[in-house]
Amino acid sequence: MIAIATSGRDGAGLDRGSRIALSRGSGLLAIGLVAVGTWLMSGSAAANTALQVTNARVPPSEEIGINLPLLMTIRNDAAEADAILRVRCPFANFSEKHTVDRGEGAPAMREIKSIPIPESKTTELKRDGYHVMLLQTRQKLVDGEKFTCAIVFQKAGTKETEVEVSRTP
Ligand SMILES: [Cu+2]
Repeated sequence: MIAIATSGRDGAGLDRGSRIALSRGSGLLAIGLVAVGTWLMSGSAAANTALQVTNARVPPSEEIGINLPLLMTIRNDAAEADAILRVRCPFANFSEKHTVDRGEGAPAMREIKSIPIPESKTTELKRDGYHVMLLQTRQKLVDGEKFTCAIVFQKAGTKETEVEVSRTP
C-alpha cells in the first residue's frame, strides 16, 4: 500500500517505497505470528481450564530423605477421562502414583502407572486412596511454605501447580 503511494516519482522513491513496503510486510508478519501465538496459547488455555487442580498440599516435615503424600482436588469438566502420568516437585527426588489395597490384612499402598481422573467429576487424592507419593525429600518442609510442582496429565498436559505445606490432612 505504501509502495504504491510513494513510488512512481523516481527510482529512489520507488526503492525507498519498496523498502518501506518490505519492512511493513515483515512487521505485519510479526504481528501475524504474535496473533497465531496468542491464539495457540488461548487454545491450550481453554483446553486446560476444563481440568482444575486445587488445594494441592504436602504435610510439614522436619526430616529429610523421607516419603510424603501429595494430596489435591482435581475437577475434570472435560468430556473425556484424564489421568495423572507424572509429578515433579523441586523438594523431592522422585515421585510415584499410589493406590491403597484393602484386603484381608492392613491397607497397603501399591504403585500404579497412572491415577485415573474421570470426566465430569471431582477427584480427591487421599492418603487412603489414590495419591501421589513424593520420594526422598530434599529439604525440611515448613507449614505455610509454597512450591510449584509440575503435574503431567495425559490429556490436559502439564499443569504447573502451587503446592502448599499444610497440616490439613
Ligand atoms: Cu503412597
